[in-house]
Amino acid sequence: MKLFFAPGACSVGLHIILNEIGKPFELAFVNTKQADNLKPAYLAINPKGKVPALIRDNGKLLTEFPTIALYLGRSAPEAGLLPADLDGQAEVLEVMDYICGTVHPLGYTREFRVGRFAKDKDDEARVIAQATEAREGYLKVLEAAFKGPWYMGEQYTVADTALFFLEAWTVNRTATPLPPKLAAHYQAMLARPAVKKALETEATF
Ligand SMILES: N[C@@H](CCC(=O)N[C@@H](CS)C(=O)NCC(=O)O)C(=O)O
Repeated sequence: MKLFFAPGACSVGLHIILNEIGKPFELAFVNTKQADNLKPAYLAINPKGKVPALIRDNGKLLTEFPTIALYLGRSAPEAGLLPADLDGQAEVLEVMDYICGTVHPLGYTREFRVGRFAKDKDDEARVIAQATEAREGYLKVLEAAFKGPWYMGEQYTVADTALFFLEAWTVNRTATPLPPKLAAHYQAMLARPAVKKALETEATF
């Protein structure tokens, strides 16, 4: 399998999952800072122009974080990264969809790539304020739903890695404080060998 990633992007969550599973995989660096994700060579692989993207062992492409996370979790049941029951799996998907479909674009991308959302330079402060307010609300929702010690409770799942990229962005790239349970979760994630390895590897690109 080959994961297309950019250092520090949401793809880090899938990089962590691959490390947790522990089977060999390839990493392909997409330099989003130089907009390589929007150039023909990458668009030929993933027409959406985004990371993450996964080439599976059958050679086919898979995109969208929740989809890839579910695929990886199901492909390695021995790693125990998904609940065994349908209700649990649906709840893991539910929070990943919320994180990737709502919180990521409206609470983070809207600020990080403000130029795509603002009418002009003068409009940027208004857009950033909207993103900040939305982010604070989303973090409250996630904090209230958090069971502990992991998002789903006793079982560490692929949802924890989605939560991790949000927490890392919050701490490293915003002035918004993490609520207490998410702050403790972030520290617990940083202590996991699979997370340390992913961060160390990505720092070399
Ligand atoms: N819905 C996609 C969103 C992926 C996404 O927005 N990725 C960002 C990095 S975190 C990206 O590729 N940004 C580059 C760009 O938009 O130019 C998913 O969940 O995988």
